[in-house]
Amino acid sequence: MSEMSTDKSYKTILLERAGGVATLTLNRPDKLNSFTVEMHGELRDALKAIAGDGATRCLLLTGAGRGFCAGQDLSDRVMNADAGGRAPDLGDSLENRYNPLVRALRALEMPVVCAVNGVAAGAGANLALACDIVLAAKSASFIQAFCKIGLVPDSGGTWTLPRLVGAARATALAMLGDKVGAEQAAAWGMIWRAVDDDKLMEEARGLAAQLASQATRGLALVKRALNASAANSLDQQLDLERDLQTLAGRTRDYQEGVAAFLEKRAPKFEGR
Ligand code: T3D
Repeated sequence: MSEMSTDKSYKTILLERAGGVATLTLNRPDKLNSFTVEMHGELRDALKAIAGDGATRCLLLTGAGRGFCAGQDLSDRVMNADAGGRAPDLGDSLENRYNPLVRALRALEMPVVCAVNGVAAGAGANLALACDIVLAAKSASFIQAFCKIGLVPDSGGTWTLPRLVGAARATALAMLGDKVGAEQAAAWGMIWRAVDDDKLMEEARGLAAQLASQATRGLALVKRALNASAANSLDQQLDLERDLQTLAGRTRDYQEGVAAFLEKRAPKFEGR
């Protein structure tokens, strides 16, 4: 068994690293893990640490308590408006906090698994959908809550949702803010799988461990190709696949994969 290390310096998140998997838990359960400036800062630091530690090969994101994440902490918004007598600058909040978070997850050169343990609302829902593979407890739900307070889906929701569920469902969800249960989300292709509540973390950890034992550089290149595909023509994508395959073909893990196949044994990937 590999040793587990827990970074104890965070107040709003938990970060544990073991066996090539970093588990990041949003940890403000009494507020359904809604976002504050402090939580954004801690997430930013944690993602930087994970990207640079040289040992982590998969990130697992989840939430503490009965919710995954209820989006922006709205009590912050009331306080800010009162303090300055003016509406908070939400564009500034997106530019400096939510957008960098989504970009950091999409750019992280390893798979990101999300285990949605409960309600995911507003930016919390779109944070989950920005991850590479999303599992959800059957009791969990996704809510594009923005329209209920007069806002626009953010954190990539207007980009991600239509691509995952199609324009008709994305429009209705964004305009009505209806709750989508995990099984419905899986049936629509919004997420990978809905699993029994008591099996969620076991399944998510198993999946993360499997991904962490795979060819990490190759998976990072898969992610890059899929990220780019939405904006590319087929011609551009074929060129990109050529370029990324050139890089993948130079990895040690590719050599190991071919050798293992020819020697009829399981590969031992090192993530290089
Ligand atoms: O502002 C910017 O920077 C722009 C970016 C915005 C991004 C966004 O995410 S905007 C959308 C913000 N989120 C929402 O509008 C969702 C608000 N929450 C809800 O609608 C409901 O709480 C849920 C549907 C998520 C869950 O409902 P339920 O009935 O299971 O739980 P609850 O009783 O409503 O919430 C439990 C506690 O969490 C409660 O606190 P209390 O009364 O026990 O002390 C509730 O106030 C708190 N809570 C839930 N969501 C938030 C929150 N507190 C602050 N902010 C929240 N977003």
